[in-house]
Amino acid sequence: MPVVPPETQTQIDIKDENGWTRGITFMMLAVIAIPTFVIGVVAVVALLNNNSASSEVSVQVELSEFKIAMSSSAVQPGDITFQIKNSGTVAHNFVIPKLSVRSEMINPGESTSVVVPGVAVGDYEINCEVSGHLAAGMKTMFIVSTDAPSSDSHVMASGEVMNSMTAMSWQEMDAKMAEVALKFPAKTEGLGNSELSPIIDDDGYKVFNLTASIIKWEVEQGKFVEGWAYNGQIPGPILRANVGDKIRIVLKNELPESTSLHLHGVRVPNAMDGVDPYTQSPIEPGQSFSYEFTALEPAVGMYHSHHNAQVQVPNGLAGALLIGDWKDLGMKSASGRLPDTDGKADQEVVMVLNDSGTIGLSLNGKSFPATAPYTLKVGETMLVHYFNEGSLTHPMHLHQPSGLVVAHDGAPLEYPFWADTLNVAPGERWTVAYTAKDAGVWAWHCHILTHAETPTGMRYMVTALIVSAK
Ligand SMILES: [Cu+2]
Repeated sequence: MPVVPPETQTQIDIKDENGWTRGITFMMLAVIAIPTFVIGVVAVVALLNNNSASSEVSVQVELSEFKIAMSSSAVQPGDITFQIKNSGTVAHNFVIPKLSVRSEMINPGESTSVVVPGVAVGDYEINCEVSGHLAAGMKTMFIVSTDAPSSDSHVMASGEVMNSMTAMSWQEMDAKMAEVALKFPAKTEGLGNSELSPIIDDDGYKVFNLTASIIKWEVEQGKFVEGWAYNGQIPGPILRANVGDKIRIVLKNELPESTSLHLHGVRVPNAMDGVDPYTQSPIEPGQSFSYEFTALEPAVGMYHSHHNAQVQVPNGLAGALLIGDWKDLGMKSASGRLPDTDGKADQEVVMVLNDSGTIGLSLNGKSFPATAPYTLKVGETMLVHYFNEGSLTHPMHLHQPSGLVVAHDGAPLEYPFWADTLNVAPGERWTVAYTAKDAGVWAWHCHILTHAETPTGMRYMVTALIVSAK
């Protein structure tokens, strides 16, 4: 990705050996200390309540977008109590179709419990029935087996108290968190957002050739999912053009179903808007379609599927189309309000947010600790285009420095404003100028904490800005 050019990546690796790793780890530990303490207290309280209850099997279930996490995925047959909490931001329910078990709707932050008597040995799918949530990946498997560990020992032989949500002692939790933090930035196969150079055709058009296909995508180390990709990468390649350019995007469909390409936030003729079956026929498997238009205005545009899009887009079919010189446009909009810089943007990067489909909670198609860090020197400015291609709003928070928000959806702001936490809704693009003031490793993450942390360490929508001295 253009975010960290290969030379810079090497430099980071060298610095790692000289203490960045320790710095990053320290930062990570500081960030997680308070939430860990809170989780610990909640766990102990839950445990005390639990121990006074009967000896039936109890399983803690946590619902969020769009995941079902369980304290154990295998238990002994018998009576099972599911204690279900909705940690998400929208209502969910809890369904075991095979057993015709269905909870009431559970609002965000609320809990309920469901008792299922006499559950026999077998594999059971668990899902959420809210329309679209199952398709977005909100399901899990639950195994009932005589080989499963019995769950009646919350206090281990050593006297350590187990966390009832995670079946871990706090010492194990701390060790896990440190282990994950040390892996950052974890190496994975595949990188999205690479810049695609156009071919200039005989008729003067800038031609971008895109192929949509299903690939194996490594979201985090060792976790491969079915990614739906443009040119084998998630997000798709960055396309750049100037105002006045004639552009031809040729999309070849190698997916097992039809697709189409919508140019979101880009002024194009109606026939090029990619909304099948209205503005064109669907691009069937094996077929191609050319999207031709003249770039009339600057844009921070998305290109993404507009066909079965609730599946195709979060699974990976999305990328950035930047029209115009945004380093210039962004800094003009800032108009002297960044006193610690020379008035020029040193870097311009795209950060694509996602939360659903096969890719799930991620930054640029990767989940922490496999996300890429960003680097700046004190006094340098980075222009960040946030793109939300997911289904939820994400309040993006960079610990330092504050950002000057200079454009919304590709329109420079007349009155730029400061924000250290910025809501980015689905479909939105926000352009923010960050000038590095203080050296250090600064955490950068979504502030819906279930999108950034787990009992075994930071995950998902987390990265870091590494600021070095001049
Ligand atoms: Cu989020």
